[in-house]
Amino acid sequence: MKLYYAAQTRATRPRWLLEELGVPYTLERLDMSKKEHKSPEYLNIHPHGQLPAFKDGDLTLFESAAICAYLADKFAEKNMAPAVGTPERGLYYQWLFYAMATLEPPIVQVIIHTVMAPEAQRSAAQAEEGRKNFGLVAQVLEKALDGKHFLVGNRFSVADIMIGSTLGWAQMLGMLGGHPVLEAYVGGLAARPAFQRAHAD
Ligand SMILES: N[C@@H](CCC(=O)N[C@@H](CS)C(=O)NCC(=O)O)C(=O)O
Repeated sequence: MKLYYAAQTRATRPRWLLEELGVPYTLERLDMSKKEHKSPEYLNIHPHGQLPAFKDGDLTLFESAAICAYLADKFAEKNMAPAVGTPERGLYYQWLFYAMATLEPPIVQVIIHTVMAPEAQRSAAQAEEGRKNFGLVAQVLEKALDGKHFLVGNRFSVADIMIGSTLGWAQMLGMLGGHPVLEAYVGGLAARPAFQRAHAD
């Protein structure tokens, strides 16, 4: 298995999972500053020239959540996802989709309008709107995590990788102040040895 990777991107999600699984894989590092992710070779692997992408034999996959969900099912004995057809599996799907469709967008909006876009293109109003919308999402997650270490069945799963890694961005932006439950959750995930290995370099 090969993971196309650059540090501080969404590729850390499948890397974190591969470390949790403890299975052999290789990292193919791409230098985004040299636009290696836009090379014709890589565009054959990921049609948008984004990270991560993943290969397992003849299978090529992109989208971080899909790669993680595939790996959890491939190595089902490692218990990184609840069993298919159980209520926990339903909640697991809910949080995977929530991470991508509902949690990411307001945080990305803040990132774009505070650090990523050229200064002339940043909008304080857009950043403020992102912070406000994140506040609503944060309330939902705080309720789901109150008194718990993990989102589903109080057992670590890919749902925690997807939600936890995304909340990590919010933490870096100083958006978790006033959300002690989320701070404790992110702190607990970051203390996991697999998380630390995946973020070491
Ligand atoms: N929804 C995709 C998003 C992938 C994505 O936007 N990756 C960023 C890095 S975190 C990237 O490659 N950006 C470079 C670009 O879009 O050209 C996923 O979760 O895999």
